Amino acid sequence: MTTALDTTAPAPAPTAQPLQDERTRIAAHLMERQASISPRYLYDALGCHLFDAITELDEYYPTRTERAIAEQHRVPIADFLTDQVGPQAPLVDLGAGSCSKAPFWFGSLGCTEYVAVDLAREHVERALLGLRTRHPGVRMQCVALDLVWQLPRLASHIARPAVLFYPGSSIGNFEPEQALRLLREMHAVARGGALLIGVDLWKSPAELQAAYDDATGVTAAFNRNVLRHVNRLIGADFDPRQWQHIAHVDSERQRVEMRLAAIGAQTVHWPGGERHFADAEYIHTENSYKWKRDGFADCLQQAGWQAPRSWTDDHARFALFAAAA
Ligand code: AVJ
Repeated sequence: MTTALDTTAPAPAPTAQPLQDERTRIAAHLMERQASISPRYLYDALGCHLFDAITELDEYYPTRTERAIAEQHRVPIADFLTDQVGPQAPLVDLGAGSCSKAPFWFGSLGCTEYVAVDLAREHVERALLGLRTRHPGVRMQCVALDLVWQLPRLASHIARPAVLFYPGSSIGNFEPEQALRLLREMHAVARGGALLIGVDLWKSPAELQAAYDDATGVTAAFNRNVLRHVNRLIGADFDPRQWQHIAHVDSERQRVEMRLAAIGAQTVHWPGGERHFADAEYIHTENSYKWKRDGFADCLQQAGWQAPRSWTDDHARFALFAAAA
C-alpha cells in the first residue's frame, strides 16, 4: 500500500490556507472580461450540504433518475462490469462526496475494496466512518486529489483492474474536449478494468431551467454560497445578498450555465486587487453540459473505452454508461 492511501495520515486542517497560486488563479478569473469562479469552489462544507439538499428537490431529477436506472438495471450493469474485471475488483469512486451512491454496488460487484476520491477529505472521512460499520467486509480508503489536475496520480494507488465510478453527471461540468481528456486519463488509471458513469441527457429547456432554478431557492443558495467560500479563500468582500442566481439554458451548446448577476453596480475588493461590476453584470460559476446518448458513446470510444453500453429511464432524462478498458 502506498502512503497516500493511508487514511490515518493527518488530514489538512479545515481552515488550511489555500496555496498562493490557487489564490492567484481565483483572482485572475475574477479579473477576466467575463468573470468566472470555478465550480469546484461550490463545494465547501456548506456547499456540500446544499448540494445534498438539491438532490432532494422535486425539480432536480438527475440524482433520483440515476438511482432509479441503477435499481432497474442493477443486474445487467453489474454483469457487464464483473465480466470485465471479475469479482472483488476495487471500486474507485471519483468525486465521492458523501459516498452515498457507491455502496449500492458493493453487493452486486462483490466489492472488498472501496477507494473514495475527492478533494473534500473531511467530508469523505466523515462518510466513511458510518460506511465502515455497515460494510465491515469492505476495506475503505480516501484519496484526496483534484480530478482535473491530478487524476493520473491515482494510478499509483490502483494495483489491479478496477471499476471506476463517476456518477451524478459531474462529467457535465467539463467542456466536451476536457471531458474527453478526463475520460482518457480515467482509461489509463483503470488498469484494464471498467467504467460506470452517469450522464445527464439533453432535454427541454423548461425542464432544465426548473432543475437549476428551483422554486424554494436551494440552488440559488448553493450558487451564492460560492461567494462566501471565495471570500474565505482570497479575503474578498463579496456580499452574497447583492447577487442574483441565474440558470441560463444554452440550447446551442447544450448546457446549463449558472451565473451570479450583480444586483446594482458594485466593487469587490481583496488583498492585491479589486473588480468593478456593472449592474446585472454576471460571474459565470458553472457549466452543466447535457449530452446526447450517441454523442457520449462516441466520446467514450474516442477516449479508448470499448463496447460502451447505456441504460436510461422511461423519459430518457439520464443515462448510466458502462464501458470496458
Ligand atoms: C454535481 C455537477 C452534476 O451540474 O447538475 C446542481 C451540480 N449545479 N445544481 C449538476 C449542480 C446546480 C451538478 N453536478
